[in-house]
Amino acid sequence: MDRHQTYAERSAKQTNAAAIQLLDTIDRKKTNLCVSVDVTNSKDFLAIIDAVGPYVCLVKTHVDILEDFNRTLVEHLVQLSEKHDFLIFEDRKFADIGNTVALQYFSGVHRIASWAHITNAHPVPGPSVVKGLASVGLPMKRGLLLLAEMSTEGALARGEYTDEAVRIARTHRDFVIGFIAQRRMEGVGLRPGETMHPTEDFLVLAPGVGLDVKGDGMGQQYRTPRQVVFESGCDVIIVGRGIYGKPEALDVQAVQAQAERYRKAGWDAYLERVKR
Ligand code: S5P
Repeated sequence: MDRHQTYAERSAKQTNAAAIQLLDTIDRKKTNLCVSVDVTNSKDFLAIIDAVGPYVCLVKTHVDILEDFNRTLVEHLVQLSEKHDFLIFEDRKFADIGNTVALQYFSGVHRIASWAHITNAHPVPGPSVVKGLASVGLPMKRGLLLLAEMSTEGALARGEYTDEAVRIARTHRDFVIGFIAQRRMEGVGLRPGETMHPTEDFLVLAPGVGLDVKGDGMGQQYRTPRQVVFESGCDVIIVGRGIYGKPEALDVQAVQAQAERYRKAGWDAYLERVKR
């Protein structure tokens, strides 16, 4: 995959339904912005999502932090995804044996597989985590991201660990659509003499994106959309607090202004990257 290929050109070559839907949404809405909504009550959660909906290709959730989670909330979330034309990514970070993650993905209070187009997993258990999740997600046309790197200071996901994450993804290309990482993963983990499969094209979704601050005092590190998309070749910027600020002082118009600011910065960086 050369860095000049457009989202539309790349969509035409994908086979996973969630990857195709995501790339087509990005292309149609002209946004590579994913908003991460880490708030603890459903009123703010839905208000932020309704406000940012027109500006995003994807909404990232942590439904386990919602104090009043219930099935009606999921119905509202799905309605908003249809109203504003975005996909849903539950940032569950599965990290257990195959049998356990399959149960966590399909069952329990949250029933993630029934509503999230995309979820993610730490590759720490090895390929079995992907096998377990694929047993549930593939028949439902879902997609998985592996955490190959993290945005935090001192993260252990680097070097050989990152190489292994990419190797695991290569053996499950039907279900693993890409990575949570800080840069393109092309060529990463190839052993001497190995070449990349001609159809390989993993999406890279990058968290740790902020225009105004460099960190949050708890290990998070921020880079700008241009650094992430143009310099490091990532495909989607994930932005949380940079857009919704402090939820206790929720101002819908300010949230929308920030969403548009990040959307434009991410899209301009993409246009700069694909220019031939
Ligand atoms: O390496 C990572 C991986 C993830 S998924 N670093 C991250 O920050 N995340 C998530 O992205 C994190 O769980 C949070 O939901 C979001 C970043 O939020 P922000 O408010 O710092 O932009």
